[in-house]
Amino acid sequence: MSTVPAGAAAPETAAGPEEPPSPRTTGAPEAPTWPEEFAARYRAAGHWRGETFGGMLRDRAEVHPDRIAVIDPAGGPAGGRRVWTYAELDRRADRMAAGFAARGIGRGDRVVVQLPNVAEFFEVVFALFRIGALPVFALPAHRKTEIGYFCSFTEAVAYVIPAVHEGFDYRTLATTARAQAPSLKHVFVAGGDAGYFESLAEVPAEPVDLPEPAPGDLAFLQLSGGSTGVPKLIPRTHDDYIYSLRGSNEICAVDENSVYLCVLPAAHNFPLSSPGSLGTLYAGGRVVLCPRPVPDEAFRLIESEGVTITGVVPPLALVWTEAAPRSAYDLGSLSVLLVGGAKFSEETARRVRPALGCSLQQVFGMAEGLVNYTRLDDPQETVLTTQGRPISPDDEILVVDDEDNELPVGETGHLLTRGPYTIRGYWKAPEHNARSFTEDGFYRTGDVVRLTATGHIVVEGRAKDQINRGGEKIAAEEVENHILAHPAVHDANVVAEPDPYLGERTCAYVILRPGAEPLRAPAVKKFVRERGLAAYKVPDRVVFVDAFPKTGVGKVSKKDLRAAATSPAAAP
Ligand code: AMP
Ligand code: DBH
Repeated sequence: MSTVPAGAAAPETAAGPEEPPSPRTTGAPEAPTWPEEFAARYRAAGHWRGETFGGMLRDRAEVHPDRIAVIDPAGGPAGGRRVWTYAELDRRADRMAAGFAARGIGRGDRVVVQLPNVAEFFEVVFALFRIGALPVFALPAHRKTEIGYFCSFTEAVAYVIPAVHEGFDYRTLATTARAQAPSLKHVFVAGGDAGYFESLAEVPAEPVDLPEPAPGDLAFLQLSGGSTGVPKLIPRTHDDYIYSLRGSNEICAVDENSVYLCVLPAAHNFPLSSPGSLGTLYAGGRVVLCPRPVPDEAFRLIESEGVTITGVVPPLALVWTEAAPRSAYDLGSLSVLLVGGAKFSEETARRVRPALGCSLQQVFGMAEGLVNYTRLDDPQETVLTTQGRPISPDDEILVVDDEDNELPVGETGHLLTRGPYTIRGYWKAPEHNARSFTEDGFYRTGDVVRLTATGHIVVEGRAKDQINRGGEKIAAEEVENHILAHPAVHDANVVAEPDPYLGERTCAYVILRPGAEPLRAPAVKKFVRERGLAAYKVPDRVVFVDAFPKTGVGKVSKKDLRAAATSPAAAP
């Protein structure tokens, strides 16, 4: 497959003679990308307009310098409120970019960014966008296993962390990441004592002229929830991602008067782009960072900042609808609540408007690309019972059987998709790509869906070996591998079981080695936690068995294990 042509901005101006050329323009096979005929079509349709994130911020700062871009109610020094206008964010991004460049961070370099919902997140990522370095969007919940992997696999040159957040000291993570990834030259600490590392506050320098990336270049690496032993990295370009923002803004009526409350972790694809903080900044609106997703904090900010739109996962939507009628805060400014990341029950969906007084939009998206929304003018039944339809008329949707044969509309099958903002392959994963994409470039989402006559998608289930724990995705194989590392464990299988609050939680079935010392469930959980895995991946329940149910050909039947986990006989 060919690479995405650089578009309008000529690469000669973007790379000095001594600088290595961008990997993309050399055609290095870091990831397959759109064939030229598709790229040309997406440009001709006006989807890819040759914009970059750096350019977008520059433009907004010129057009409305004094409008507020970002409000961080508590992340400033000593927990103070920070308000940055577009001019301020633009200036800060320039200064941070200059500081990064002075440290040798340049085009194509990977930088693992693990920040909570603080204003520095935007300062850092726009600085990286400007120099063409690629943020790798880690989540605050990630621990040494994930971080060590991101740093070493991407050969990251830098890692950006808070000092301490929610009682966890990220500097300890940086110490282990350093040991694991020899490429890691810099650790930047935002807020608090930098310890052995460099304070992010000391990085900014006088702005310098920096070569800007081209619109077809990679902008960042997003994370996939994954279904394999290690998470996959998702290469997104400026052009493709910005198209998804523009499309999302139109569908969710986000404009310069919108105030978006970023409740979920800022780096996650949903709050970043659906329409999220980047969509809001694209529209010239205002992003308010919510430090914690608890109703009291979110509701207080909705009232005080006049929030108009926000996005949450189903378990949070449930908590909010229960808390709102008892809350003293005035939520009158809120006009849209987006709910997605996992299937939203019709029952709770019905309660959104009565409880919160706003419109519901269901959103079914994925960091790989495709995002579906119910529309603001869809009939109520559609909003309550479907997960929406794609952003783009050029999003191609196929529902197929196990042999990739297309099914008639209304039948349930595997969702395949391809389009102007859906990747053609993961970053440096050729073997996995061969399985996750069809020969003609459709992404195998692993979701089992059906289409309604109106083209809306109903998510019916999942074929990928993943647990969706209230929107947090867990690859079964990844957790299984960690349990298998225990010396007393002979074999392990991790499956989803229903949970009234989260939708699903994880259940690990474990066979002990004959003659091994007896092991109890808490010891297995502790073992997994101590291997440095994000807490949400630690199994909720561990069940010891003598054997696993098998399929006709003798493979372990996860289907039967799931059924066993669901049966009333399955004691916690
Ligand atoms: P990821 O690949 O980690 O970005 O996660 C995307 C996956 O989350 C999708 O492929 C679905 O499995 C799941 N997902 C996202 N939104 C929804 C939704 N509204 N309903 C059901 N599943 C969803
Ligand atoms: O779950 C997701 O990954 C997700 C959900 C809603 C997403 O990436 C998105 C919207 O953009």
